[in-house]
Amino acid sequence: MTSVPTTPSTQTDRPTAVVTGASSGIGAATARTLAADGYHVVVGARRVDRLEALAEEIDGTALALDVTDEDSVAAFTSVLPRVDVLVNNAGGAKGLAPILDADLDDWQWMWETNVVGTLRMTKALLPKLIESGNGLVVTITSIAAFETYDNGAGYTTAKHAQGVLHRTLRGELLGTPVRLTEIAPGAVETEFSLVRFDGDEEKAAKVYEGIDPLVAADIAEVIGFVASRPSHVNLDTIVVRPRDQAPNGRFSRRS
Ligand code: 8X3
Repeated sequence: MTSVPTTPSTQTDRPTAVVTGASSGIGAATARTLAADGYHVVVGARRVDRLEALAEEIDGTALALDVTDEDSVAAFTSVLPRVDVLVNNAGGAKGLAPILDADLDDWQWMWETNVVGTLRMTKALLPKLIESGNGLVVTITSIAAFETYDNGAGYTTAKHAQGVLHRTLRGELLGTPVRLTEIAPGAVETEFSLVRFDGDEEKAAKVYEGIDPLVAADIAEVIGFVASRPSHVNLDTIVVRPRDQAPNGRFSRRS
């Protein structure tokens, strides 16, 4: 394992998978799954201390990454000699407020992280993905990329835009050896709600109260399946929800 702040030597015989937002949740679980499937996984996130332990566990490489920072993305992507799989997982929600009370800083954070962050990483790594001869871009959007819900427009608009960015590549990259898969999860119990509610554990816990939410490994397993399909098979869009969740914010909750 090589970890920050040393310059990584990522040369390896294994195919390389890059996972953003890998310090917890879906990102960390995906890194574990892909490593178990034989990938050298380069994990990126702002919280480097958490990344180092993960990289050691999976014999991967930990590198600091802030997808909202152009220099950070350039430093991260420029040291990778080879990239076969990119998992655009970094993202998230901040706040739950009607448009009338929209917090502009929250909106800007969501657009920067989910949309422009995905753009930065994808743009920087596409040449290497094409060069690999069998590249795969997995973008973790959300059911919020297909639906709207009251008080959620900052997040649903950002996720819609991130989805459109990803889907546009399907045509633009036609004829190149790159597959594109969008995975749109519903309620997954991770730090997602804790971030959305600015660390308020009580509010975050309420989101999953009385339901059996998905866990990060449920999504990671789907990504492992996607990546292991033969190269002519492109799984375009996969929506994954808990059994207790229906479209547009409806849940079946045990009281
Ligand atoms: C989050 C989906 O259902 O928790 O991306 O709002 S949900």
